[in-house]
Amino acid sequence: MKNIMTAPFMVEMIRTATNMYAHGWDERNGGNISMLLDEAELKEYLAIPAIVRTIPTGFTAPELDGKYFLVTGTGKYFKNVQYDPAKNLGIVRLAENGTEAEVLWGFSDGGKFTSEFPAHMKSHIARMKTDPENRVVMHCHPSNLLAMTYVHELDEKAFTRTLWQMCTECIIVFPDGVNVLPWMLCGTNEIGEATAEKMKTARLVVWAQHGIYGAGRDLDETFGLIETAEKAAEIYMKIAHLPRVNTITDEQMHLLEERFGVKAREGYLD
Ligand code: 2HA
Ligand code: ZN
Repeated sequence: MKNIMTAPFMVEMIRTATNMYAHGWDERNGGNISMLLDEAELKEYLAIPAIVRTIPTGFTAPELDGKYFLVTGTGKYFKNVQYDPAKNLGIVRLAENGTEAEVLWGFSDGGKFTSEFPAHMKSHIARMKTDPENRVVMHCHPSNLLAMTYVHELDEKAFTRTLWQMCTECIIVFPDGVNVLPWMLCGTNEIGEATAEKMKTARLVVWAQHGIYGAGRDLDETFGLIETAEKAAEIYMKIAHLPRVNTITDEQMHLLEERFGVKAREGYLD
């Protein structure tokens, strides 16, 4: 059995959480990450199934039965992940139609998965249907995206178009745009279901006055997605109060579509 601390999924998870903290996206216990693991790969590092304990999930998700996830712990600080991964992270397998999470590794102080587990798991289900290779769901609190939800209308098309206009690369990185949820109570099945519904049509979902969700095939891609949207929001917050003299036009956006082989969300460009 290989040392799990050397597993690429573990190394990447620790680096990503550390980097997210360094970006200021995950103050205190803010933010959470879940990553679907491959059973064959996991078996190189863990005796499966060696169940440490079982925790009820509080939802049903038959689609995820038997699936393994590396996930951040509830109440845990991203800042501390690198110093004690086994306490701040855990590996679970969903069982009994997704109603139970079997802890296989981690959460070593008796802890459990993130309070946003429903939003994560339901988002995985939604994204897998659109992209069978989706493995990562990431939530965090980037300052400029959050700030933008206080001063910009929350209409998804308008919000997306503003972000696209802030940096040339945005439409290439997230042509499917950004979906937006109004303020809702976090940590609930309701916000989980609403997030998953929004994940059907975009890999980014903003939670107004709270933060953002991103989904992707790996940690790098998902981090980059949020990083790009946050950069655009930063530009917006720098210029929103100034007269707009120039912009990226829809005509130029179409040139980007052609040059980079992407298709903007239907109906979002003139
Ligand atoms: O506490 O970010 O949304 C973790 C969160 C909840
Ligand atoms: Zn949050």
